[in-house]
Amino acid sequence: MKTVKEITIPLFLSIGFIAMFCSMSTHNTTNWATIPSFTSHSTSPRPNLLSLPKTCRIKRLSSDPYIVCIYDFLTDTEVEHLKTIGQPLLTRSMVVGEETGSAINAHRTSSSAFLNNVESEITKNIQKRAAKLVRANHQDVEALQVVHYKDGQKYEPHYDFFDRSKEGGKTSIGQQGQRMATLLVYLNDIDDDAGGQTFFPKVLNGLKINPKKNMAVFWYNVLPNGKEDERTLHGGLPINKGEKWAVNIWIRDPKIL
Ligand SMILES: O=C(O)CCC(=O)C(=O)O
Repeated sequence: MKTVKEITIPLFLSIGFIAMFCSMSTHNTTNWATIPSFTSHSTSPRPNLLSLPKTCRIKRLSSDPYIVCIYDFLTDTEVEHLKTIGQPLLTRSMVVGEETGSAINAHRTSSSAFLNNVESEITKNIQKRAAKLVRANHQDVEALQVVHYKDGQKYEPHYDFFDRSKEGGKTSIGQQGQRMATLLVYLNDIDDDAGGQTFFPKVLNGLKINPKKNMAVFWYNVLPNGKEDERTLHGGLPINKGEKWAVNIWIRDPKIL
């Protein structure tokens, strides 16, 4: 007769092998983490990377704050669609105003367009993908915002979370909750010497990311306790050659009011 010990050990090992096999076959990743929530050594939450399409590859750029690149977050078809519907709607970009909703500001010189009036199956699928990544409802994903830069245009370092000490920020938080996470997805490749990198001055002595078509940069704007994470200061460096296209996907947390 088999003892309990003899049966338990092989069962335990086989579960381990199955788990190992599943994690290897799900994504082809570099330096990735699939920890579902928080770790004791990190103050950043963790997204659900397993929710992403199997074709995505992930590269971790910073552990704390947690910042990752997600290669092939969008497909070529999705990128072409976003540019096609976004281009005719582009106008000078705005920032959240001190007093009112939004305002033109010399810190942000690009053109942009929110796609709320031209939503499609494609834009909705992208929003659902983003929501799953942070375990949010798809209603908590803002309308996608297409952004276009040319001729030295830039966005100086700023935060994506709303500043509740300003009237415009307080109003936005009250409407839908704080902006808890950002996916910035590039819609074209940019030459290495063309500028246009996304820049996080407070991360790793200055983290610069070269835009690559279909690739997303993901980070949380707030800490697990809901407090704004000021390490997420970031901007878009001036583009000196050609143009830069991107889409902002901002996800709200209606519990952070
Ligand atoms: O263009 C970039 O690299 C940064 C864009 C950005 O931070 C924004 O639009 O909020």
